[in-house]
Amino acid sequence: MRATAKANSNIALIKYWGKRNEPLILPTNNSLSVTLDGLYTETTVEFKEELTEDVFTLNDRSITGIPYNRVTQFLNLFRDYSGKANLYAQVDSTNHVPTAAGFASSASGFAALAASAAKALNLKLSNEELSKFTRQGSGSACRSVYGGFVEWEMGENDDGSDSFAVQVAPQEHWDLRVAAVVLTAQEKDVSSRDGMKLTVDTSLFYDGWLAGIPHDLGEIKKGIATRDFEKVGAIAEANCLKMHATTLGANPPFTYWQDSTMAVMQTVQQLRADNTLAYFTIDAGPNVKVLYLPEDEEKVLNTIRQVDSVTDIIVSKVGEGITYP
Ligand code: 2P0
Repeated sequence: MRATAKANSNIALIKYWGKRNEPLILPTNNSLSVTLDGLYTETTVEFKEELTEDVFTLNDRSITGIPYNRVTQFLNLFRDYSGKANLYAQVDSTNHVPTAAGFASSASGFAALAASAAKALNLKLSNEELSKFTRQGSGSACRSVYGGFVEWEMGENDDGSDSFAVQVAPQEHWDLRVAAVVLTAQEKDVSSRDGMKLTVDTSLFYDGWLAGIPHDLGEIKKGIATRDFEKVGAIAEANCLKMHATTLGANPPFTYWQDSTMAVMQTVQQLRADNTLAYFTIDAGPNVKVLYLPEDEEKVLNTIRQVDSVTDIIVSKVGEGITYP
């Protein structure tokens, strides 16, 4: 009853930004991501008869409080499913993120936890079933089950039975690069969970965000199929800007951007003005991810390094789905 799994992180090109059902983590729109090989989590789960509660370590430190509760509640899904109500687990996770600076690890974390727990219990889940479990730990994590380009289909059912991720194209399809640009190690003021809820509940611009999704999704899927980098980059950057615009229409209004965020955004736009194709996207925090093609790596990285507030750059290729090392 012991298993180890490795899951990569992912970056959304079409963002997940809002829930229609909070406990089940059912989204208000489809989202689409690229799996990243540079940011990942490895987790070992061992269910042991002698334990009277779950034990969770992250990077060799014992974890308590809210993160611990999220892990035990998530393991309850597997205990319920397998009919083993009183079987507790030792969970040891390692986040392989080269710096501790503000990169959310919930996507790789819950994907690795789901896969290792399912294997430890010998559940033999399909990827679709594994994605549904993973979704209930953290929404974006359901996309990390697969490598390459991945769409989370929001589904329509109230019970979440049709809300899971599917692979749009495998990692071999296209050699893109994503640079995660580290700007600050500060904790963010508004978590993604709280930020998306406040936006759904109060933002004047939320309906506009939803109205743009079918167009962005349709176009980006065409761009991925034909490896049209200008199209994919332009849609991803515009989709990110629309997501962040919704936060300014919330009550109270807020933004994840800092001065340094905008400095990198402007540098990326300047690269394009100088005929180097690069595009940015930003999640629920100040750091920026930059998409580019392999042949432009030196130019893109050298240019971004010159921005004052950049402390680190983590380069990823398109990554694989869950593996069992
Ligand atoms: C995404 N984000 O699609 C979007 C874009 C942030 C901005 O998914 O509440 O940690 O656990 O489902 O997945 C971050 O939110 O939220 C996120 P929960 P999650 O990647």
